Amino acid sequence: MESNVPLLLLVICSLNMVEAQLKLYNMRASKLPTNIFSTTDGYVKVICGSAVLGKTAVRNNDPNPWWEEEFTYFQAQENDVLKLEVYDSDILFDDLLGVCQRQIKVGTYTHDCYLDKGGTLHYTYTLG
Ligand SMILES: [Ca+2]
Repeated sequence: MESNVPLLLLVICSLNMVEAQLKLYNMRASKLPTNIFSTTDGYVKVICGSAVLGKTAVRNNDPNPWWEEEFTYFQAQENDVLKLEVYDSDILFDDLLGVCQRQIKVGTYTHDCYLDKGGTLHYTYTLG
């Protein structure tokens, strides 16, 4: 009688690689830095693993912006790195205010992330 063990192992390995849906929402920032040269015009670029999911709209002249955009990614996997880059839009070069990176886990989580140049990004994600 042939053994079915190799087939079973293959099935288990496949299950570990199963893709999940990532949803990112409730993004807002507080106390983004202001300076004398420009207003604070925040937006967020969203990256999961090697996929760029997109950018929010620019919230002009608001150090405490919130964004209504939601980002959904159907090919996410647990432990993928979710990367949120917060920028201040300017005429010539957009300033990177800070980067939030986190390995995603199954479930729903809300995080506060302190930005290098000041201010905090708040966001919620669901992976499942
Ligand atoms: Ca600006």
